[in-house]
Amino acid sequence: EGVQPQEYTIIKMELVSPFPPKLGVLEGRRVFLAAATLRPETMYGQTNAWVLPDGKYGAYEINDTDVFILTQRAALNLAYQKYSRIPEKPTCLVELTGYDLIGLPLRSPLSFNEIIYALPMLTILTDKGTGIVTSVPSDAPDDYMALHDLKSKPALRAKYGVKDEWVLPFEIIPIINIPEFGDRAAEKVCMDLKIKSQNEKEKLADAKKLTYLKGFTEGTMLVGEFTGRKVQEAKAFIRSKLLEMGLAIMYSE
Ligand code: A2H
Repeated sequence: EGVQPQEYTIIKMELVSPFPPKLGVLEGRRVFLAAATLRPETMYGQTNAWVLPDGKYGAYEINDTDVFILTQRAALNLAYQKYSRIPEKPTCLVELTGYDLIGLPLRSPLSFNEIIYALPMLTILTDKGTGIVTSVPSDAPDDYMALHDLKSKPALRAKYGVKDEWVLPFEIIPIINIPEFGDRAAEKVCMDLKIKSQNEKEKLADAKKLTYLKGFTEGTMLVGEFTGRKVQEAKAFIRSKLLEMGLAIMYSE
């Protein structure tokens, strides 16, 4: 993209076994959806993962025990970065599409929901990050609208084979207060801008700008170890902690 590299945190969202037949060869290994985020301090509020149904993904061998599911492009980028004990040409163990991932149960770091599911999002870009996104509908307008779409449209769930129980029980979790926007900033801003669906890209870009900037500069943590502290301070601490504990890795592009 721009001249400056984007510094992501890859959150390791672990697949809960038993794996479906397509992923059967991975049984016995630790398999993760590798979600790229700029907001590691929001991981308490995860409700699901997002995948692009028609997107191409692969399960790549990262080291002796770990397998990451992500785009080939991201697997290659990662292979040249510091973390990698990946050989220079990462081995793809299974080729996958987003359809293969929808409905997979996951355990994700810091999440208050113990088990969350992979769900379809139609606006994911495969040339950014890993092509996998973790969903925090309290603070990310894209996530809020995509979850809202799935919750309010049974036909959309049916189209992608999404079961009610992967979506309907998951409520927005307040994790950050922004003075102007309250405890569910993404919902408030999407309502203020009268955004109707995840496809209203221009309005969503405005919503993102509003919440992203204010969230970072004026947000206060409502949960976790850094409750009461500014997002600005908490972010780096939470990121380092996730990295140290082996629950996340750095990724830049
Ligand atoms: B963020 P930037 Cl709480 N396609 O994470 C579409 N979106 C993607 C993506 C892809 N391939 N890869 C990452 N993203 C999302 C959390 C979050 C994010 C919050 C609030 C705002 C926010 C939870 N989702 O991003 O274009 C990821 O969502 C607003 C910008 O590289 C990632 O961070 O700047 C962010 O977009 C990266 O966007």
